[in-house]
Amino acid sequence: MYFAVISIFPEMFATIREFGITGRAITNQQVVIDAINPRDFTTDNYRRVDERPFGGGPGMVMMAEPLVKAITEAKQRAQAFGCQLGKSSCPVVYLSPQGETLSEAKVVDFSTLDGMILLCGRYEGIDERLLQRSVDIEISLGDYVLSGGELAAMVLMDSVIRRLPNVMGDDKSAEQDSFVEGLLDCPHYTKPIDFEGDTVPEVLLSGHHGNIAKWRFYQQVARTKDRRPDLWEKFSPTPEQAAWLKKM
Ligand code: 21W
Repeated sequence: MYFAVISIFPEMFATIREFGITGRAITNQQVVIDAINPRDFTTDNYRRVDERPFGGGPGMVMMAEPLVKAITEAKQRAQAFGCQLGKSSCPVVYLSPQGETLSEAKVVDFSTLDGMILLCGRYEGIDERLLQRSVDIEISLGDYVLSGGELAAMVLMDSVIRRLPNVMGDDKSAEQDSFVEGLLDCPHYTKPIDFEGDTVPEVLLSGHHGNIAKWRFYQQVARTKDRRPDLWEKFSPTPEQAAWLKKM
């Protein structure tokens, strides 16, 4: 999958490029992350990408022209990589507090794309005319304030990359995660059995796989009811889970 990130801080993307599952996906050539700096598309001596807002007020606004040129460059690179252009194969996504909240359902949809062009804003935002003509999707992480779109772009790429085929070592673990199945995860334990007097639940040492599965499911249900009643309300159990729930 191809990602272009348009950002005035291209060096920030070293973290996702170099470490962990996302780093390995790049080494294995399953993913490309291309950073494009809008400053490279300015024509003045100062490489300015921001200007004062018409109408006044605090803060600066990113100008349309360098960003249009950066998006054109991103589309050319996406095509050279083999992406079909257009919003159904390689959409331009603007990370912004005004966007729709990212969800695992959206992540799964995004993971089927050829590529994504991620536009990262800084300052107060971007000239509305650029957004109107060039942006296909606007995505937010949630209702808290970041200093710019770069960390949000990295969160989005991380969540999408780990759902690509063959990227996760154990294929099952991506699907078993919280939200995907509609419940929070159960608690986990590893060596030693006795940690400073605090012991591992007996059932996990029993070797009885049926009882272990039931215990884990019960833990998931109890935690979801307690911590995330919103998820519990929406949960639809499999027939086997429905049978267990009746006995609880
Ligand atoms: C934050 C720019 C706030 C401008 C209301 C009226 C990308 C982000 C961002 C940023 C303001 C995301 C104001 C969750 C985020 C991002 C930078 C506006 C003044 N507020 N998801 N006027 N949160 N944020 N501040 O901040 O670029 S995705």
